[in-house]
Amino acid sequence: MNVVALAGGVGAARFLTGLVRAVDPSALTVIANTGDDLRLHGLHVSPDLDTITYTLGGGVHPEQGWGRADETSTVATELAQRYGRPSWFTLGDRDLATHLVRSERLAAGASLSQVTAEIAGAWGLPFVLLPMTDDPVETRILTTDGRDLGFQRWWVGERAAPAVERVWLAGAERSRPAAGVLTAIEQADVVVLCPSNPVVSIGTILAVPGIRSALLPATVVGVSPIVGGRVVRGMADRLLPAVGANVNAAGVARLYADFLDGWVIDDADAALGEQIAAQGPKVAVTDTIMDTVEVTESLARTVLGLA
Ligand code: FO1
Repeated sequence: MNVVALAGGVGAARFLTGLVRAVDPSALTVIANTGDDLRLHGLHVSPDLDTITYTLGGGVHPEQGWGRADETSTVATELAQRYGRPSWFTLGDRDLATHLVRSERLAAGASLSQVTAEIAGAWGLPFVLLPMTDDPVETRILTTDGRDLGFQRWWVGERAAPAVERVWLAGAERSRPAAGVLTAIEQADVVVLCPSNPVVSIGTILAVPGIRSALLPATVVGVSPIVGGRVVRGMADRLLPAVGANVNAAGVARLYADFLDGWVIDDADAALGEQIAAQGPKVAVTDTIMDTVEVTESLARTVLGLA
């Protein structure tokens, strides 16, 4: 069974640890958000690609869910203390190796999808990992105090403190799906929306021209990232109002209404099931809190079962 997964960062990576146990990973293609990418110290950093790679490759920092396990910050400290370089976003020593390889290959003319395949290969990922696009797309936050911040600058640099006026995606309208993205979706028996941020992760992938329309004829099943009206992690609760969506499992399903065929919600949201089903998608209610790999695998099987 050919499976495609649309993925953001930490929540998606955790879900994928269950999905790869429920499907043949050699028939799985993961399409990841690159709107969070940023340039720092002259390096191209792709947080969501790296979060997925490190998690499924067995090298992620276990508590953080991003960055490397057994990490040190000798270089970051030297950059800040000796050279007065910005330190609002910490690149650990092991993590830097990934950014050095990616930046060197991009400078040599490789595409982001080519270098992503090389890095995924170095980590022995059993599935295909594709960036949503090889073109520059930058998620930016317009704050109510009139600033236009890059996503990481807002989320990490300012601890998501400034109120959000609007989210916009610089370069999205000119971007093209990376090689293999549309083919994978067309050949998919099921497309899975990981429990990622509907605005700045799944939403960003959908904003690459051609991707959303490719989903219309596909069988698409997702997992609500909002449980009991609250985020499980991240800041989707801060961004959903900015796109006019309610902060609950029904509000997120509505954002995907034109293509969504199935929606998995948590036991805590069982009461929303009828309202969501009335919007169109089949609904499954289960435990969606991925605190063990067994629960996560079971969740993945529930998603596939809806398809
Ligand atoms: N999150 C932080 O809160 N502080 C950081 O210094 C930080 C550094 C960092 C470096 C590489 C990377 O891949 C992710 C990093 N993150 C950091 C996490 C990141 O902001 C998001 O959580 C990712 O976008 C995952 O969705």
